[in-house]
Parts: sequence; C-alpha cells; structure tokens
Amino acid sequence: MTETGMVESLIYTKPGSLMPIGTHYCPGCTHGIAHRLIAEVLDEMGLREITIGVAPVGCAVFAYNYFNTDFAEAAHGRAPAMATGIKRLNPGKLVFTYQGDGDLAAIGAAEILHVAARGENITVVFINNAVFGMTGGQMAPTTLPGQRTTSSPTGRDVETQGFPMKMCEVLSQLDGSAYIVRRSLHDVANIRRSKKALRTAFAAQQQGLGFTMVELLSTCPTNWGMKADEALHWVETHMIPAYPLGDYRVHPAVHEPRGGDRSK
Ligand SMILES: Cc1ncc(C[n+]2csc(CCOP(=O)(O)OP(=O)(O)O)c2C)c(N)n1
Ligand code: SF4
Repeated sequence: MTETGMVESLIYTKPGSLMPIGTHYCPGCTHGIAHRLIAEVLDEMGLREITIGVAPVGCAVFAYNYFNTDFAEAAHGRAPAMATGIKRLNPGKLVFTYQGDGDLAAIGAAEILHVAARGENITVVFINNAVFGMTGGQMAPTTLPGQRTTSSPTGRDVETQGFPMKMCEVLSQLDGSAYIVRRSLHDVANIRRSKKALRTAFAAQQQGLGFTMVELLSTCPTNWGMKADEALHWVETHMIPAYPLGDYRVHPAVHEPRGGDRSK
C-alpha cells in the first residue's frame, strides 16, 4: 500500500537467468534487451541449470558476468569453435554463443561458416549493429553502403570497401543449418518476435536438428552518433531495408512455441 492508498503490485521482475547487477552498456544500446530476452526464455523453458554460454570479444565481452548460467569466454571470432567442443562433450547441455557482427562476420567468418556446414547442434545469437562497437565504431562487414564510421568517415564506398555481408542469407545456404532467422530489437512488437525466435532456436537445438542462429538488428547509439530514439528509428529506416527480417531456413521439424510463451 502506498502513501496515497493505492495498492502496488509487482508485475515484472528481473529473470533469474540474469545476475541482479547493472550492465556497462551505453544508454539506448539494445545489447541489454537481447540479454534480457535470452534470460527470460531460459527461465520460461527451465533451461538455466543446463545452459552454457560462450561470450565474444566486443561490447558483450562481459556477458559472462550478466548471465546467471555457466559461461566461457572465447578469443575473437572463435566462439563457434569453443561452443562446438562444449556441446560435443556435453550433448545434454544447451549451448549458445553471443556474438557481435565484427566478431562473427569479420575475424570469425570462417568459424561460423564451418560450424553451420557441420550442422553443429548449437545456437548463435548474432547481434548486428553495423559497426565494431567496443573498439570505437570502425567499419564492420555489416556496415551499410554510404554509412559513415570512424574508419569510413566519408561513408562506406562499395567500390573500394565491398558490400555488406548478409549472414542469414549466406548461412541459410548450408545444409547443416536448421533454423536461421533475422529479427530486430527496435520496437516492442519486434522485441516480442525476437524472443519467440530465441525460444524456437533453443527448442530446435534440444530436438537435435542442427545449427541454429537468430540474428538481431541492434543499435549502437554511441558510435552512430545518435540519441537512443534516433538510433531505434535508424534501425527501422536504414537497417531493415538492407537486412530484411524473416525466416531464412527452417527445418521442417522445427516447432514454433505454443502455450506458456508470454512473448506472443
Ligand atoms: C585478435 C583480436 N583482434 C582485435 C581485437 C580487438 N577487438 C575487440 S572488440 C572488437 C570489435 C567488436 O565488434 P563487434 O563484434 O561488432 O561487437 P560490438 O562491440 O559492436 O558489440 C575488436 C576488433 C581483439 N580483441 N582480438
Ligand atoms: S559502444 Fe555501442 S554496442 Fe557498445 S555498449 Fe555502447 S552502444 Fe552498445
């Protein structure tokens, strides 16, 4: 009961799969939303005790501090290889990597291709914010044509710097892939769809269907030089046209989540 006589009821709490601490992420950064969605799904699916995550280099390097699950830290781009070893030795565990676009699509490009080709039964959460965030906003493989970054100050010139890599489109061509989808974190409806996709990916891994990846379009207001709301809008107006949302490969045995899923 408050001083005004109104009854307060707690309707939302931090998921048990997250530690009760703050994060170092910048205001407006959607890394925190991605963390929360993963943690909520682990809670709701009862997977926390059997989960092993693999953290990347990049802004999410401290993910091991934030998830209340077992966690390992991989060298730059090598999370899929580490996850492969962990999963093969512990087939009953739920194993996921959490990787930025610099980590996954630049130095880790070969790793991710081969883990998908081999059909490793792991889940990759791929955070695409179109820049190398942690190191100061340099051009990443995912930087958009014309996008200004600290290493492409006049805008990415595809004549000299090539075209963006569309990882869902690439990885969905490989036969070891079971569930490859792209979602976005820029508004509530898309956050809910993102959560549902994470749940589906984890379920597919538990079914043993093969390689699963959920790409999440994300913000980096700090390095984009934008306010938080401007960054969310930029995802919608600039990133989604370049990286269309959708399902790129879905194994016929994949089950979409049903009852008990609060994200629907
Ligand atoms: C072998 C190696 N080269 C370079 C680095 C420096 N480094 C640390 S984080 C990072 C970029 C990470 O960018 P991204 O994966 O997009 O993640 P974000 O910070 O945007 O979340 C780089 C190049 C490193 N840690 N190791
Ligand atoms: S630098 Fe960018 S990606 Fe890193 S925490 Fe800040 S906003 Fe997020």
